Amino acid sequence: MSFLRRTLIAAASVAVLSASFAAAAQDIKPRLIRFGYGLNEQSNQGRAAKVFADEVAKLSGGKMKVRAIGAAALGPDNQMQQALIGGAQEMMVGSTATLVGITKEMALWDTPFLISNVKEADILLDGPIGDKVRNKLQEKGLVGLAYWENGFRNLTNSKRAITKMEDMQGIKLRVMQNNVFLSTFQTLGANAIPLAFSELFSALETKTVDGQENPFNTILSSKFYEVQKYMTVTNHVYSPWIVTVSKKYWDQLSKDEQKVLSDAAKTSRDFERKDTRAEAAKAMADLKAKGMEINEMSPAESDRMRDKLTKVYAGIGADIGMELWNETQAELKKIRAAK
Ligand code: TK8
Repeated sequence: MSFLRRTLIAAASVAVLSASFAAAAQDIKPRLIRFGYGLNEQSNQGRAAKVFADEVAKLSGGKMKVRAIGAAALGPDNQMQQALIGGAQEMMVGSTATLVGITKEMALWDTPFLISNVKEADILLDGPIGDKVRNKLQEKGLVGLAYWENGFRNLTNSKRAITKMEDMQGIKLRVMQNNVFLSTFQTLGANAIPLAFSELFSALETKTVDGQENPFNTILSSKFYEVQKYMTVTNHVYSPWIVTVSKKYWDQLSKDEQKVLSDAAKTSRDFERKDTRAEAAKAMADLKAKGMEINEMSPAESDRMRDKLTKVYAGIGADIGMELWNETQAELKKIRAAK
């Protein structure tokens, strides 16, 4: 055998060997999933993100690894959504409201006073209507796995106690970057200002805005009570969060790996809802103890708000399509009749 031939054979077998090592290394290298979210680690969102990460590790036998990254360190909701669509980030959880610019049907969940209790929320979100809206994300490059509870939203501000609609007049109110929220609060008389959640605390602190609206849990975990004196329990909308995956990433996974993520999303959802509800039940007392002055909006006042919002309702119907709107109303009627 010539020297050249021996060298070639040796080189070829090294190449084969290193190729198979590379394959083996890839098999055991955990798939790293960056899972971004906007609230801090101590929030209900942070606790559930940890449950999701642990569950993925367990179900995949350690082969898939989730790194949960909170406090908008990967960017606010809108920025993360674009990173998922482009394939630069794998997963996130955030408000459905911040997805409306991508998937217009998501505006359904922004309908003021649509859902009146958590039982209705669970049935509607986990049922055919929730699935239909969630699946619309796919054509936009996102895969929605499960809805978590953000919760019923309430109003806080640093100016004055708000007990009726007119008290909102002129309040500089931060809203999510979403047209339904913007027109809802403009219609109710506030000076609505869209802003990313990650900028909210400092905007409240510097009085760039006077107020904001979020569920009890977020008002507590984001320490808004430090910069907001007044809270009005309005429950003006039930706000979901949604766990999403980059479709580009999803399509690279095996069926088994996809199942790990869906199953873990559901386990974390069930944990998250229980945890959020337990925290919300004590939140009013906690916020009072932190010095907030709390009022409840009367049912008569809520009715006045609803009447005032007729045009906003019509606008949502037109945006999401009357078919989905009517299906939702029919489904809610069914849920309400069943109890
Ligand atoms: C967190 C937000 C937050 C939402 C908001 O990223 O922006 O007010 O309620 O939960 O999505």
